[in-house]
Amino acid sequence: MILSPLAHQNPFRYTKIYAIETADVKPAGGMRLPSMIMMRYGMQTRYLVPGDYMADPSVHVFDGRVYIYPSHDRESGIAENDNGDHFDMRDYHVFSMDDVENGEVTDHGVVLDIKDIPWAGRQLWDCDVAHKNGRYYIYFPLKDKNDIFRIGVAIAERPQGPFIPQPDPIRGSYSIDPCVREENGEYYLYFGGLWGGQLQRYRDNKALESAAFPADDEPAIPVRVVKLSVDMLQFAEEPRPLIILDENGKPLRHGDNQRRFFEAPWMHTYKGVYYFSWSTGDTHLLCYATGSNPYGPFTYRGVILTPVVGWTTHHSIVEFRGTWYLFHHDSVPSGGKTWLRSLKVTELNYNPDGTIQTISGSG
Ligand code: FUB
Repeated sequence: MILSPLAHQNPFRYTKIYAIETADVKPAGGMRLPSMIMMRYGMQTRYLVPGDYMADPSVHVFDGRVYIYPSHDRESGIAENDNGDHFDMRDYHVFSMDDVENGEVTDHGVVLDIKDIPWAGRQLWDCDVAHKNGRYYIYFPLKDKNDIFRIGVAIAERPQGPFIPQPDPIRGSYSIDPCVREENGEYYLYFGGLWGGQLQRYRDNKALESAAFPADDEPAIPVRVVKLSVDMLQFAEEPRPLIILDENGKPLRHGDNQRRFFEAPWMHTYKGVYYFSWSTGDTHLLCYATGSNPYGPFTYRGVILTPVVGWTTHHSIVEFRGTWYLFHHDSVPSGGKTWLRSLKVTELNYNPDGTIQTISGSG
């Protein structure tokens, strides 16, 4: 079967006309018969919540509906610094929709508030949600009363919340940006973030006396992966490093800041392959690596998204009704204020060899 795009687009916004030649419809002794089919054409990038500032979208499909779990940015007046103090968020909303490209986005309101979390200090950053046995678990990073990031859990009976927090953070948890992935009934939590995310303060899951970065030619600080307990409320094991290799099979080096992990882990699968993606932080790229199991190792493959307006870049990748989407954020609507970010979605496409087509952050 040969698909060849014709030189024109039809008047319908999201479709492109292709001619299709099929050997199997070739009449005896005659020419191949081109027949016309309509195929999707790339969607236009869409801001999802124009009336508020939301960032770090974690997106899942539950019961055939798309649910978005973002951070809720706000103007706190705190000056911008490398510690991320200006990201001073205090609650989470949930959003949902049944049509990513044109559908109405429902705001389910505040589903978890910092004032209801007993161990809270400050800063509710990027969260994620998992579904198990009819319950929904939100995993969220939050500084405790000693200004140390821990990961907490809150539970809901419905994907749109409200979520009731556990009295304490997960034992042995640290750093930021939890992302949960279910595989064959097991749930894996990926987490970590440098600089303000405090990952450089830990080695072998123990807190260091003070933060320590490797030399530029040493292996980069790895993101962590850990299996969750059956009740979803604790770690079932010690967190493990998730290693990302370069094209020569060597771990990415700390000085390779165009590629090494910084924050914003996300995991998805495509055609049986695991795709781990992340932000490079100070070089503002979303990158990905592929592997064959949830613990890795992974091999670096390329850039998903070039830099957006704003310092941070953060995403999730989800399939809905046969189309793949990149949900992410930028600071265009706030005029470049990096702590006031806006949710976006655009289509994500794969090449035939499974590599992801790079998307422009300025689109
Ligand atoms: O939203 C606060 C932090 O900014 C997130 O946890 C990071 O991933 C970055 O997007």
